Amino acid sequence: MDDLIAELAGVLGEANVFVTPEDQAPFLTDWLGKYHGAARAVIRPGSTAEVAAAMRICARHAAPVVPQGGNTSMSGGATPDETGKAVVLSLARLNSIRDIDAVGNTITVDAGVILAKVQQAADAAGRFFPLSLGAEGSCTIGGNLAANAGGVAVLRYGTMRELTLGLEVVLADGRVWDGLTALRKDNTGYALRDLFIGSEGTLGVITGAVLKLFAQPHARASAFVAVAGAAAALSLLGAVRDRCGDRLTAFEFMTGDCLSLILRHIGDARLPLAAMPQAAVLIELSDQDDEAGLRERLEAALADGIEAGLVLDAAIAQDGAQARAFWRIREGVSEALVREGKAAKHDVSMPVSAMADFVAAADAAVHAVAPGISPIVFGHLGDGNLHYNLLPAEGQDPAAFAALAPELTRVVHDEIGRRRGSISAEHGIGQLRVSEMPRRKAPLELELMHQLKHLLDPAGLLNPGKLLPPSTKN
Ligand code: FAD
Ligand code: 2HG
Ligand code: ZN
Repeated sequence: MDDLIAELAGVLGEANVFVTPEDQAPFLTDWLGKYHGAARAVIRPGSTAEVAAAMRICARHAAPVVPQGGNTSMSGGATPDETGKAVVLSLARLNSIRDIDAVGNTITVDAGVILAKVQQAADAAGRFFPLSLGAEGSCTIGGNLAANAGGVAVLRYGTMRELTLGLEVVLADGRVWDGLTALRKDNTGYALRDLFIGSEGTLGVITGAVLKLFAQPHARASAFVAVAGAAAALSLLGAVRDRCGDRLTAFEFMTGDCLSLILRHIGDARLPLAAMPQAAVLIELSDQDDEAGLRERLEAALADGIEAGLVLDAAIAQDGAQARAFWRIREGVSEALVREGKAAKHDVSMPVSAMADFVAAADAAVHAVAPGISPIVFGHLGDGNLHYNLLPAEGQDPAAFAALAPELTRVVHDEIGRRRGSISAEHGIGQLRVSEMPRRKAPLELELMHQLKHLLDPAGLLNPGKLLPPSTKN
């Protein structure tokens, strides 16, 4: 046993320091199966104090540390590189709900708590935690924070950043920053909390958080609606907003090609429309009560849409089971993509008004690079966020497609740049997009990011190779 491993085992117990390939395997490959790394050890501390002790030991041995939650990153953010030098620090054993304050509308949790468990705990206390995404049964609050996750309810409730009040963070040298406040107003200086949110494990290890809770939405109304394309979907978004205001909770877009892919791979997914449309949107409204009133609003909005020629067909869920069946389609996309093959993935955002134009321009640009290629386009239209995935042309050799991927990504991101958009709306930079950063971020912005990194992690041990490209300054 080398010194580092022995010291870690001394603090965490041998059972929580994995060194064999079998024990380490689940931590070394990402959910998409795109990245395969190696580690000197995988450690599973059981408390904030143990995370701090482990960080002090790793710092003394100059061992890189890769924080990991549920390992559902879509950008290879939680997978170590292939050198085998890194220690993967899993937060899985920090899994307690510390406190629920139903009056203050807050919940305080360990970073390793699974998102679904937080939703359930809020529910049991008669409150609501709104972050919702396909991986909610396995992703963790720490991962949601480090990635600033979005999901399907951002339209109404905001991203993870907007759902967070306080954080507890272990720094690279093992010091613990206790920022676990539940304050909604605090003007005493720089927003340190917001530095760590979205930092993808490169600035500190998040060990706890205070999150906002909301009133439970007892009433819901959902519709699955056929539209001609992104332009019609955007006009419909306006019409639904006019009728329903803040009750609009989700407005999810899928092209017909995307729907066909889902139906091909997800056995229990059923299209609730008479025929395969060019595109569809899944609309969800929610309110505290008055389900009948909510439904009337949705019907009125869809009637406006039919009159304006925007709605070509629509199914309104008659009960919770039908609504869940609509969501089964939408939430099957990522799984269907993985089963189909290795997609070139893009997670872009832009002004909402630019989205239809972007889809047309990006489709033309990628077809110019690779005729016959198949764009699978879906996403959170109301947030200005599209998942622009590309699959090879029929019969195309996967290696030939993989060789084209950088060029395809360049042209997609060029279209985003023209619209002052972002190359990652919610999945983060990780290792997937890190090489794009120098081209897509202003030099001053990158320089400031490097200075912050140097302040908090001078030896560069936290999640190296992710998010930040190497500095061009020495
Ligand atoms: P991990 O994958 O373990 O880690 C993610 C990043 O955070 C890594 O950089 C890691 O180093 C860092 N990290 C993890 N824990 C900590 C910590 N405690 N302290 C510091 N750094 C940490 N994302 C969305 O935003 N919206 C979606 O709709 C969405 N849908 C998804 C659907 C599926 C089927 C899947 C597989 C993923 C989806 N994701 C989505 C991507 C992913 O961002 C989220 O699943 C989630 O936020 C990641 O949480 P995790 O615990 O799995 O983090
Ligand atoms: C979603 O919105 C997720 O379903 C995953 O963000 C997107 O697989 C993807 O590209
Ligand atoms: Zn998404």
